[in-house]
Amino acid sequence: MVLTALRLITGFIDACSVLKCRPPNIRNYSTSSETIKAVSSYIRDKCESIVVMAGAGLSTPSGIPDFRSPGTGLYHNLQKYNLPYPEAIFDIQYFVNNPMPFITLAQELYPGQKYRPNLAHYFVRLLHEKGKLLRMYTQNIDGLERLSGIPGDKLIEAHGTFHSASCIVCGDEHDPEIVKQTILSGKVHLCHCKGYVKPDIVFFGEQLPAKFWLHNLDTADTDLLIVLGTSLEVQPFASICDAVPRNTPRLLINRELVGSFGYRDFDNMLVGDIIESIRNLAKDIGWEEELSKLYETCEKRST
Ligand code: CNA
Repeated sequence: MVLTALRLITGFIDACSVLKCRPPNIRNYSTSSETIKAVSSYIRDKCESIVVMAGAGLSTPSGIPDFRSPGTGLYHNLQKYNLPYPEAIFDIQYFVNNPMPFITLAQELYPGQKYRPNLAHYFVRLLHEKGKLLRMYTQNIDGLERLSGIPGDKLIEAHGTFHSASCIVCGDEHDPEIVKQTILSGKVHLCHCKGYVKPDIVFFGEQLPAKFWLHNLDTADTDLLIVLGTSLEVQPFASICDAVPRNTPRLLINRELVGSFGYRDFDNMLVGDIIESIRNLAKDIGWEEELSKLYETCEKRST
């Protein structure tokens, strides 16, 4: 009891000293050319181990709605599934009783069907090709990072993937291609134990893949954190952002300010549309032509 009280008091004192330490221009962000120039020369000349965090905003330019944007967000458009509440579509208890809403959504989202990676995905691939990408952590389940050619060992799909599939009862792995064909034909794949098989998308009530915890090592080793298109509202994913040491620069590329961005001395923000920001950044780094070429070559080949 005494120990708990002491912990509460010291926690409160810590929080106060952090607040006092904040620079007066807290939450200062800009799209100024100085910001882009400073970050771009750092990326070009110094960075060797960049960690990228991504969310639904990375894929909206590919045509996949995010969850929360009013009017266009996925949660706003789920009425057709007759769900008791929007998050039920990713709720494992709900899935056991009624798998069809997820099956219908999965038909839409299955990688390689309808949606293609955009310029921002190829920017991350370029970071990899330049030997500067330590790891990409994504919340997205659309598989567009893989489709853009970011290799599996550089990629942590923290909220799961359509790339593998398993039984929700016995855990047995199933051939993802067969599961895909069953789902595309509008059915649920059944395991030999009679349990439902689903792609390894992480539902509410399920564990994140063990690889996610690699971020404890990666955040200590990184020289720059780039955050792309996320509200940083979903935990534990969002915590990666704060696990990076305070003297490691962080760059947010998003429509609005999110998470703890703006509270650190080495925070940078490019506020606005992700594609426009990436284009400007690539231009200042001197990679504009190379990025366009990579994007055009890969997308022409695969369309
Ligand atoms: P979110 O909470 O919907 O936030 C998205 C963020 O991106 C918001 O801050 C938007 O303002 C911003 N944004 C959207 N479009 C753009 C753009 N064009 N340029 C710049 N910024 C933009 O989504 P999060 O990823 O933060 O939330 C995590 C959820 C969403 C995870 O569980 C995901 O699995 C889930 N999700 C994934 C997908 C996908 O796989 N593509 C789609 C929808 C939701």
